[in-house]
Amino acid sequence: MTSTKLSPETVREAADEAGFDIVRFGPADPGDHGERFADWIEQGRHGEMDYLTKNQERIVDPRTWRPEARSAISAGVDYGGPPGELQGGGRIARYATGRDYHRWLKKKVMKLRANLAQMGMPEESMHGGTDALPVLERALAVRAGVGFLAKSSMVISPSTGPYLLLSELLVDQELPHDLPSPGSCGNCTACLDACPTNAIVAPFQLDARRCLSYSTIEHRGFSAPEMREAQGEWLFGCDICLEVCPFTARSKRRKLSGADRPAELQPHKVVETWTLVDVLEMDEDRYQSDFVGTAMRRATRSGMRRNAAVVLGNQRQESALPHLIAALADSDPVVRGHAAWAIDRIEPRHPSLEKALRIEDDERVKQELHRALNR
Ligand code: B12
Ligand code: SF4
Ligand code: SF4
Repeated sequence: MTSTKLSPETVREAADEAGFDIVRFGPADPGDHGERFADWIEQGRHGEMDYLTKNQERIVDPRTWRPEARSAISAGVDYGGPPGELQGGGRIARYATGRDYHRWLKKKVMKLRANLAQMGMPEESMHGGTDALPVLERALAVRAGVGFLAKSSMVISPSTGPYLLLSELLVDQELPHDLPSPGSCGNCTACLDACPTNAIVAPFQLDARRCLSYSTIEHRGFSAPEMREAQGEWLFGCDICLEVCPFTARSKRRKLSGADRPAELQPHKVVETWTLVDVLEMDEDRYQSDFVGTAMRRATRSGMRRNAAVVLGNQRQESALPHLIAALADSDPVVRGHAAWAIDRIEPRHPSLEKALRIEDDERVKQELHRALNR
């Protein structure tokens, strides 16, 4: 097929038709954001997210894997909405309360690609995705003018606020770059002040190792004891730095609930019907059948059960004790260790802890039990 040079207006219409709330054009590389990313990695702020270090060269310089790309079409979806909460507590970050955005947002990008292909842009001249491409999505979005880089490190669009999921289509055609987005944080420091773990170590700089989104989703195994109380009610992710942001009021979907929300943003069955105890006691079969199509799978079954134990400990409800005591005999040491921590929060030096220590053979769990008994 011959290549047709499409006008920016045509591309924008195609993006609207694919279901995006905002679309802008910018360079296909992250510019000096790449150096910031490299510094961030060098300081170890990525924690154990090895996929970032493995792909560092590609992320910093997309020309290494896509030399033909001339422009990035950066496109976002406003996912604002009511907080996600299980029956009886346990909060879920808004981006994960509906269907897995990796799937539905990618579908929108593919729809945009198909629309443009139909209009004459060769399919092989476009490469797109969300979260999965080795690119700095925020950098591309800022450079395209989708939003401004905020102190929380979120990209905030003045028209939708911070609840904005990003995706991009790198294209070989040169598209005229949009102007930088208006708006800025000004003197506001609400997110830095509200972050329960001081993870925003300076304006625009986040230490992922201290962020609840990292510790509840990306981190595997035992969580750092000093993070657990700060985790509060968060079962998966954390939205505090978005919730306190004055720009949150800009989201058009913020007040839409139930059937008024687009299908992909309607709450998942797990969010609507499960309790924390269900998560704590979830077996592999239930995980495989009920967690299909949710972004929460990223945390793994062990991670979700660990998180549930921590939240139950923070809730300090005696009714959770029998379930946590049963979890002391679980086959997963991570679940046993966090159950011990939670039991101690609800009833210090509960006899079940002493009993468990007598038969425990895992060193990490023993440490948890000792810590609880000697506190
Ligand atoms: C790794 C990752 C995380 C990590 C680290 C996040 C971070 N801030 O670094 C963890 C697990 C903590 C995380 C958390 C969240 N994430 Co995340 N995450 C990513 C991912 C996969 C890579 C980001 C990355 O490379 N980070 C490294 C840092 C250095 O780069 P950056 O995040 O782009 O940060 C910019 C600023 O930090 C700035 N910067 C850095 N140093 C300095 C220094 C100075 C002086 C200045 C001025 C700027 C500056 O430059 C960077 C480049 O623009 C992206 C998807 C992608 N491929 O880009 C999603 C992504 C960034 N995450 C996203 C979301 C929604 C979240 C959460 C809201 C989820 C939640 N509710 O739990 C939280 C928000 C926490 C927060 N305040 O950032 C969205 C953000 C959308 C937006 N509008 O900004 C993205 C783009 C995914 C998507 N497809 O939409 N995430
Ligand atoms: S997501 Fe939560 S823990 Fe992470 S920076 Fe924002 S407020 Fe802090
Ligand atoms: S809370 Fe304030 S400082 Fe933080 S991102 Fe929003 S406007 Fe910026």
